[in-house]
Amino acid sequence: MFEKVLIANRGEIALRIHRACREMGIKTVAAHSTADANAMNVRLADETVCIGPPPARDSYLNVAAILTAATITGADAIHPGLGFLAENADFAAAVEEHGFVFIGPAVEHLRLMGDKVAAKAAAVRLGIPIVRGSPGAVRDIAAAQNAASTVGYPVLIKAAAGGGGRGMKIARDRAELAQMLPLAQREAEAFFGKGEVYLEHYLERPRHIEVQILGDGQGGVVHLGERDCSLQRSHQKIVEETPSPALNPEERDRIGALAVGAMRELGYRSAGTLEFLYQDGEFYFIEMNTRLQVEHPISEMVSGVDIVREQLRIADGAPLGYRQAEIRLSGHAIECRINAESPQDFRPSPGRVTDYHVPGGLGVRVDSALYQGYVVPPFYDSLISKLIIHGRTRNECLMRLRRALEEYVIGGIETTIPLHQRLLDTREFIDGDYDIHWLERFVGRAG
Ligand code: MV4
Repeated sequence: MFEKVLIANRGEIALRIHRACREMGIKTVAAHSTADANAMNVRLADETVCIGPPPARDSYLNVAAILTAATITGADAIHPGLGFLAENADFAAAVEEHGFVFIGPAVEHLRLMGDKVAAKAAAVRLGIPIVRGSPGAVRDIAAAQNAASTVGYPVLIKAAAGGGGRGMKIARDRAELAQMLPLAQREAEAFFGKGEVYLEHYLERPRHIEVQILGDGQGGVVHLGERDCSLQRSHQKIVEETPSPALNPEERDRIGALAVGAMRELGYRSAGTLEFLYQDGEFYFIEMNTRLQVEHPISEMVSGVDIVREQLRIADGAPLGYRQAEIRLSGHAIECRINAESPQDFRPSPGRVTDYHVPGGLGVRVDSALYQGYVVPPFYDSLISKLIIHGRTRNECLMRLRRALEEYVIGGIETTIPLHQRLLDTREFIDGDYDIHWLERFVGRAG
């Protein structure tokens, strides 16, 4: 097993990875920006290396600085965490060229899934159902209108190099498509450096359901069930739960088996997530995330599998060593993302945490790098804590979550805790009766 792992990330996820390493007797190197010198993950790390000033492009995205930090500390492997460079194929290739192990998927799979058009073509080959769409990229208005007449309006224009929803445009007819296509192409070029776009039939009210996969790249693949991530606002997930209240056991087994079969055929290695839209009893693959995800803990809570530990074992060349039949998914888990933001208008609220008290008790997990006196810097994502609750049933989970939110004290800054409390009093959330648009309307009403 590795002796030393460099963690090229920050905040709660850097701490999460540190914890897995320490449990396995692996020393950690925290690569951090000047803004994070006092962060908890940096304090706990065996070694620390400052890799640059606060802006991420100069530190957490600075490939040369990260590779230098790994070299001077004698790290064996690099864990990219999530966001930043986690799905960057060029970074993974550079890590390997410099003689370090990249704790993540194969470079070719990062590249494949990074191109959403190629990813959908691969999904078709692997027997995964996709949303009806243009067979490849659409270059001009005539080609787009031609494709759309087969796909059927409304259509959604998406960037091939995109993902996560940025730069998508809905076109409800021919004229709108002609108007939106050049806009979408320009935005794709500006956001992703690649103007290529494709079309999909637009599903009006789906749920977002994703399947957590672990593969060892040696034929071993399992899934850890699905996560329902429909509760989102501006493409930021707010609450995730597993199992999805919308699926029955037969649907769960069907989508899990499909995902496992496809990933086995691909020879996928490490943790990954297949994203689907689910509407009227049908699943439609939209993209794959080739990284650890923020919401991974809920899958850990119901499966008992430590996903980061598995990533480390797999990167070290170990086979999974267990089969799907040995994975028991038990009970229900919900994650509330707590952001340093105003719960009314979502304006960022960085600053000093003057009071801090975490909830505890049976079924309560808090993944956070906060401590009393810590100053939340203004430069990064506003996620400061994840409250993860496990219960034997969904109702037990909701009761426990209500109680844990009541105990949680984060003073000195504004947080989204009150938003979660309001959400827990809402009939639709209590009944699990929501789609991907429901939360936007809820905060619009409540805010
Ligand atoms: C869609 C869709 C409806 N129809 N594709 C947004 C993020 C990106 N991963 C894909 N997204 C969507 N793709 C078709 N064909 C609606 C969305 C979408 C969405 C998806 C998941 C979670 C939240 C969302 C919010 C708005 C739109």
